[in-house]
Amino acid sequence: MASATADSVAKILSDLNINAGDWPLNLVKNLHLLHPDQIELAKMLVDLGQSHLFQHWPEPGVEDEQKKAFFAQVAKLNSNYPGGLASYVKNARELLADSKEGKNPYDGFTPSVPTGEVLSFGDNNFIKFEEAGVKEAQNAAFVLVAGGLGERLGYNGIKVALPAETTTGTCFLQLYIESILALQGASSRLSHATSPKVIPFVIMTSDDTHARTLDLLESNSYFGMKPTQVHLLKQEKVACLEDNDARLALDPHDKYKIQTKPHGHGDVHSLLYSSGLLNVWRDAGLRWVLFFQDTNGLLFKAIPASLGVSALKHYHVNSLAVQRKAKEAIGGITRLTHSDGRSMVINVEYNQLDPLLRATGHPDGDANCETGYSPFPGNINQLILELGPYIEELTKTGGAIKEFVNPKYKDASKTSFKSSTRLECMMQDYPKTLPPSARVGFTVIDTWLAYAPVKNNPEDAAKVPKGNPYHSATSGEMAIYRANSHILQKAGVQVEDPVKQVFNGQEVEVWPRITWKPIWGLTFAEIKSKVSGNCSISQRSTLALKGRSILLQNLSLDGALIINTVDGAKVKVGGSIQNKGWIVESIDYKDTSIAEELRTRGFRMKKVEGLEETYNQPGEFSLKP
Ligand code: UGB
Repeated sequence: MASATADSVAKILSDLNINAGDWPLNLVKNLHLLHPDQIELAKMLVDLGQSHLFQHWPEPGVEDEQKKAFFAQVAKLNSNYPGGLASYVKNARELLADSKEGKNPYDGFTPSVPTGEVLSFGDNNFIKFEEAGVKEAQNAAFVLVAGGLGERLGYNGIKVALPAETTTGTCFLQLYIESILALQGASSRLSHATSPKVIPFVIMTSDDTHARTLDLLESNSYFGMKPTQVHLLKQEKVACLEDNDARLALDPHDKYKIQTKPHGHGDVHSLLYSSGLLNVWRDAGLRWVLFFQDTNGLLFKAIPASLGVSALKHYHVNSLAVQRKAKEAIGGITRLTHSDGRSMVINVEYNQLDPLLRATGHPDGDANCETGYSPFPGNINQLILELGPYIEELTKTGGAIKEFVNPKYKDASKTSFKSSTRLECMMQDYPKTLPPSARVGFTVIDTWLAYAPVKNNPEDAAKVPKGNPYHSATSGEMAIYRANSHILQKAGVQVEDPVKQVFNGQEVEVWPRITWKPIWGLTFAEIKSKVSGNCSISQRSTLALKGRSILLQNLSLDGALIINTVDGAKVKVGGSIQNKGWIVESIDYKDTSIAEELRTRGFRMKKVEGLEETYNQPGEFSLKP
């Protein structure tokens, strides 16, 4: 279509009932460059109070191509959102006004503390659920939501590429894939399946993360998964908003582009629905879909037991939860009862829980109870959905999820934002539309076992109020060592107490740096079966077990020990192993000569001395220095 001429511009304006005098002069001067449909989009933007988008436009003849490209993006944003940009701006204004007022989005609902399954690591109940979970795992599909920017973390790469721990350097994506593969193997062994089922793995990406996620997978041979086992689904972004009037924000790097950000992890439901994968899974006999987030190195320690809870309790929806400190930036699982009798168990996001409580007769709002924790379990956003009812529900809703806005205000006047915001939707809001007959439950797991996300940058983490978790790369890594130490302690190993150290302004417990591949130990019963006699590990030790059949028997470790084995190699490790070990060396996060992955945690491993053994042939071996 040709651009409009000066004469036709006048006609288009009069046809559209536009008084050019009301329009920004810079736009009017350039109108003849635009196609009629672009002029219509311009009218829509002006009508929506978005004239500021044209304020900087130069005279015709300067940057004309960029002006046209601007409208190509506007057209895309307009068609990607149901009801177009007009609906988007309208919804945004309403939600921003409610947020400014601190309005309770759950009007008419009374919150109460729900009941669910509370697990205690290592007891008989826990072991029973773990076994049931491993059995069911072959009927599951896993979905990782990894389209987020990680604004709070401020890391330049994609979050799934960050090392979960730096003893082995295993990144989150590798850890997740190896955990799924280990579950797949354990599940088919348990059911004596002749042809083992392959567990599908979906990763939701966005424009921010897609190419780098694919590259990470391809350059690492999918970390051992078959490429056909992995599906990437890319979510589209929505326009950013710069103020309470929902003025669209220009991209700081390109003034002819509207800044966009991901719409939230809630997009995962509509993407899964439209991908057709859900029906393929159902036809293949799968029963469960497990959703999880990008940087929780402990997550898979909680999965077998929680999946077992879903299976044995017949939950259509099972949310994983941990104890939550009041005002901690994780949602609270809450029972909401409406005056009209409706009732649901749902995550109430952290910025909404406080106003909801205050509005319903709890003057202290989101506060700790006598246990020192919020009475509402903390949502760690790991959901287990039963596939059949999930497909039924999505068939009704098309996967649409209710939106919200969460601006980070500059100050209490709530008039300006620290950075642009946008409308979002969350995957955990899925149960909101379910019928009362739906079986919605939750599983509370010990925090030390299940939850240590990496979300905050070092400066923000150092400012976290005392007693609240840092949720930083520093604490995320240390939590892995703590969890592994606790698990081995419960399995009968004497693990020396941690020391306290400060890295990047955060005081953390430093336990021995114990790590293992998921294939070494997925469940407590399995780990227990690999440890016997009197084993002990000193605080300054490092232990990395990279293989399935490594048995610790009367091992006394004071130093660093790394063992690599191929499948089929069975190694008994015992005796006293002592060396200078690996030292946890402090580094400064401002020292840019050091890799960002290390700086963000404030320490690195100095490998002074250690024993590393590799067994790359099947057979039985013994390591006893
Ligand atoms: N994500 C996407 O895939 N796409 C998006 O558009 C946005 C995010 P954040 P936040 O861990 O305990 C969640 O930013 O704000 C992915 C829950 O809502 O880490 O901390 C992203 O890549 C909250 O209830 O989420 O809040 C990441 O994997 C609580 O459970 C995931 O979504 C909290 O997490 C989460 O993104 C938590």
